[in-house]
Amino acid sequence: MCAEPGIWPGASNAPTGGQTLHPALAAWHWPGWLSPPDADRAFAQLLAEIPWQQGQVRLFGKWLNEPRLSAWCGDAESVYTYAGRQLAPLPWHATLQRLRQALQIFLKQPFNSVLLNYYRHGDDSMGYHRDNEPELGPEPVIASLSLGATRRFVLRQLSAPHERIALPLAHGDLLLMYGHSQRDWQHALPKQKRVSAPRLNLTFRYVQTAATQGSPRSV
Ligand SMILES: O=C(O)CCC(=O)C(=O)O
Repeated sequence: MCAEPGIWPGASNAPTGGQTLHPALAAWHWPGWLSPPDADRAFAQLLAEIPWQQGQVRLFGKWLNEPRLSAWCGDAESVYTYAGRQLAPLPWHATLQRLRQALQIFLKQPFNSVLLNYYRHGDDSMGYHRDNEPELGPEPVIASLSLGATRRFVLRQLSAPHERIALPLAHGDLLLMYGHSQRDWQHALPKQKRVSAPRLNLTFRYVQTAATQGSPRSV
């Protein structure tokens, strides 16, 4: 049985091997959560087999290409509104299903969807934002798995936007954000001109639907 979606029991129940990042940030980092062979296999399969798309965002009245490729996979009902677009999920790829199951067991937390981002090189990036869409609930639990090139992930607290935490996320690393992390902090993946190798990031989420809202789910 998993905990209720959106409720992460916190430090007292965190699996071993992880580290916290900042006393005011509800997040844990497990470096090398996936073994190198498992991470290599997942990286190669997802890079080759996911139908990557270039998303677009409307900014100042113009449509601009996002500086990365992406895909949204999950259970059929996990429709997600992101950057003003409604994303219907692609079905689970077998590799994503295996990773989801491993994460659900490790974290004792259900996930019904995953946003995949493909940063082709150091010019690809993601700007500061919060994952605070209403369908993720008031305290989203987000499990972020990194594969491929190490990239710098940065966080800033809304109450102290000039202070930054920078965390290198490497091949196989797992980062968990929960509690008030999406209310109080923004995160980003800045450009890194010197990086030429690709990176994938998978953020497993639980999208609440009319059918699941408020009801605990076992996995
Ligand atoms: O690529 C990353 O590590 C960050 C991805 C991210 O911020 C997101 O999916 O919301």
